[in-house]
Amino acid sequence: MVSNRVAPIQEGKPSAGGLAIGVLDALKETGGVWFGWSGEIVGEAGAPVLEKAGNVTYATVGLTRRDYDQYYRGFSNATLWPTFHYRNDLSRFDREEYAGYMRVNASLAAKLKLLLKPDDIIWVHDYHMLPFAQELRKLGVENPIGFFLHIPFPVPEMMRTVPPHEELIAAMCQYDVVGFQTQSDQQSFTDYVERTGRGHFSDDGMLQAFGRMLKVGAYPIGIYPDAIAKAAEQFSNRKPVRSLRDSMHGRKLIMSVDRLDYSKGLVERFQAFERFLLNAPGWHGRVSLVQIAPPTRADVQTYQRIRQNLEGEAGRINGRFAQLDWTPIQYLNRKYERNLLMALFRLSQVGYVTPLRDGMNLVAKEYVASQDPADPGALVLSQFAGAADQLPGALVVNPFDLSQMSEALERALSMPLAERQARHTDMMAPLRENNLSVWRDSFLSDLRSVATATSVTEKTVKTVKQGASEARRPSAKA
Ligand code: ADQ
Repeated sequence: MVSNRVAPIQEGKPSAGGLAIGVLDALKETGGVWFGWSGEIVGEAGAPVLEKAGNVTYATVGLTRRDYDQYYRGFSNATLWPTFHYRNDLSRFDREEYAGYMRVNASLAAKLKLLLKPDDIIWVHDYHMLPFAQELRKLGVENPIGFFLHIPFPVPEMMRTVPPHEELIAAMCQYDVVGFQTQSDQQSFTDYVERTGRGHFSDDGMLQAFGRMLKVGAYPIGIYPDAIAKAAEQFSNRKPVRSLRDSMHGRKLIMSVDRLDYSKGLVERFQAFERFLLNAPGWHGRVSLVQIAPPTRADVQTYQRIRQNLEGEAGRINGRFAQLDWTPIQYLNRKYERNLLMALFRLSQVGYVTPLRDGMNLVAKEYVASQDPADPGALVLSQFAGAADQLPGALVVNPFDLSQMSEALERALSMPLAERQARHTDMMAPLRENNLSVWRDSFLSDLRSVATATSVTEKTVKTVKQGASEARRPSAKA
């Protein structure tokens, strides 16, 4: 496995990121190497440091300040992340940062190459690593290489706002399998490739583009719903959960958990809650919104702004509605242990998950899995989260429509038990069917089969070519 960051090596340490959680769970089952940045800034980048924990070997490298600024803070998070989340108003482009992004991909590829064995298959993750396979190929690596994009892939018009768009797409075509969260992300990618005229599908469903043949597919990431349900129940009596329950005094609880990121729609969410309080005064004093949002990428400027903005909004709304014994919004800026978070989900009556754009959104899935089937909470979910395709029992909203969100909150808070149970059952079935193992196994099985098919084709092509050149070679007799 290759990704920008590897998950914390110590078990139980909270890690507020979907990729880390999904990849670690998947890797623990099969065993393997996880290669990526250690999270440290170093004077000079050296060879990978290897550490073993169970059946996973972590191979990590440091980044220099310049690499970090250009590759991570710059092109990855100030160009690609906003554009891929349809916020090109927040995106900037700087040629030197792009050069840094390419340079770091090349140097990481060279470091991974030293660890590779001939029968390894390589699975690369996310937007930091779009050109990673291309760099490995340049070094002569022929192993199967797959890529999974955890975030949305934008429509071609949006992609074209990134100046080196064609180079990036050509680089992505160096993978054997390119996977997306949803059909519509996959469609955006193939639209781009087909529209530039650089690619077409062959009869066997493979995409031929930029001189390569690759498989493109949708592999929606999942969770382990039954393990989450168990953890949520087991942690229900832990102190922080008890304290929150006691402090609610029988009030209902709306729960939101996100990394602090502008793609998560936090400001709009607070404003829709404000509208709900305006429209439904009967709920004053009877419901609170708890928003947990630990800061991430705090040294990227747009992230500092969103934090200030959100704190301002929480203060303003609380100032407007709070009573001596009731605070409408509790806003907590920290990480929690994952199992504890699941127990908090179980305690709440409404999961309020309204990103403006999200590849999948694991929180929505975790919220559903954490519920007590006998008395489950309701889920209000953005139509722009990949998870909306897979959670048929959610109240699906447009996060730009504050009135619709406010109505959905009221509906969720008043939903009769039978309806909540029916919706919960409707959602648990697909969560079980498409769990995390299914995500991993379907991706890897496609990667293995494409790799086998390609190597057979290449061998056939070689043999045919050899045959032809032998036929052309003048015989000794002649
Ligand atoms: P993220 O943008 O990080 O992931 P998400 O899918 O919701 O978003 O995953 C967040 C994970 O971190 C969840 O498992 C959640 O429980 C955990 N988490 C969040 N806040 C936390 C906190 N305060 N304390 C502890 N844990 C916390 C990216 C993409 C998503 C995609 C995932 C996986 O942006 O669209 O679903 O990768 O592919």
